[in-house]
Amino acid sequence: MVLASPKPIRSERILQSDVIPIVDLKGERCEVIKQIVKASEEYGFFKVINHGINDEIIDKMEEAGFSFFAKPMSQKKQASPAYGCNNIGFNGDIGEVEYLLLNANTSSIAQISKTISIDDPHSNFRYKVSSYTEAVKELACEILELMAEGLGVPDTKVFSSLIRDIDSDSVLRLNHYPPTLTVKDNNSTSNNKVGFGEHSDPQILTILRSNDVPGLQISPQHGLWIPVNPDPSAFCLNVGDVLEVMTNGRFVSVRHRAMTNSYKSRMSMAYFGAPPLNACIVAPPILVTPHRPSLFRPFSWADYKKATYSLRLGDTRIQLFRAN
Ligand code: GA4
Repeated sequence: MVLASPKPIRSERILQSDVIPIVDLKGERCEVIKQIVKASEEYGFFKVINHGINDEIIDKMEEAGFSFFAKPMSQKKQASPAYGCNNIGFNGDIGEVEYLLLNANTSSIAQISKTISIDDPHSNFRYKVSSYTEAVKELACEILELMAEGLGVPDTKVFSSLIRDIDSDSVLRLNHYPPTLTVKDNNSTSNNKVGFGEHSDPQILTILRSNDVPGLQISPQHGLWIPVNPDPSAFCLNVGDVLEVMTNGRFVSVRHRAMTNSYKSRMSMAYFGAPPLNACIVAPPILVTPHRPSLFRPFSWADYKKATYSLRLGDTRIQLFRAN
């Protein structure tokens, strides 16, 4: 059977080819830095290959995720509020998605792992999640340090130190998009539901990896959508709101969404690198000049998080923190 391709929602343009920059981390260092900065300025999004994260760590995390989502609903619900289905946030947003949203610190992972592996104490859920989280955190730090260097910031750890901080508020999210193919009365098929609606990520940097099923799209400008080809051997990196603020608007926090469009389940695993709640979010002095005065007023991550959770998924909260 030939599947109808997703119909664009009115006034949307969907690019057919994948123009997303791919950075080979084994490439020449100066070139890698240039490519990362360019992609973060133009799209706020790029893929990395040859990232050095062990396949086994990734495969084990993926296996742990799929086996969790395969459990009966009654068992999954025992992990609430870390487990959620269809409801996103607290203000009425919904999507064709079920998820696990875990605080990325070691003690929270240990705590939730007890509930999740109650029926299967040998599943090693805790170990799989901690190893994966540690590995992607290191990758995020490496990339943030390259970004700082590329921007000419003297303290190249200015961004990465926030997510390395023991009190960092980073989270790990597993999103599972079950197939939503529906056959209509006239026998045509429709499969383009919104799994996770348009939004930007509030944190510093997101590292996302999915299985080999398409669904992720980014929107570099209003109404234009670029589908991101899935590549399980790559990681997708996206600039979050805090990094846009900390680069004084040089890097853009990209809007993106996930569609369900397949017979197959899609599962994405996203690490959101965040600062500690009390961290002051402000651009380093070198990025604020008379030609480029500060675009945002200083605020704490706690303030930003509060604003984020008081708004809807698709709202642009960064505007609330503009200078003047
Ligand atoms: C989007 C990015 C992360 O998944 C997330 C999401 C959070 C949630 O699902 O609890 C939010 C959403 C995200 C932004 C707006 C608010 C908060 C749902 C929502 C409606 C964990 C995050 O940090 O912000």
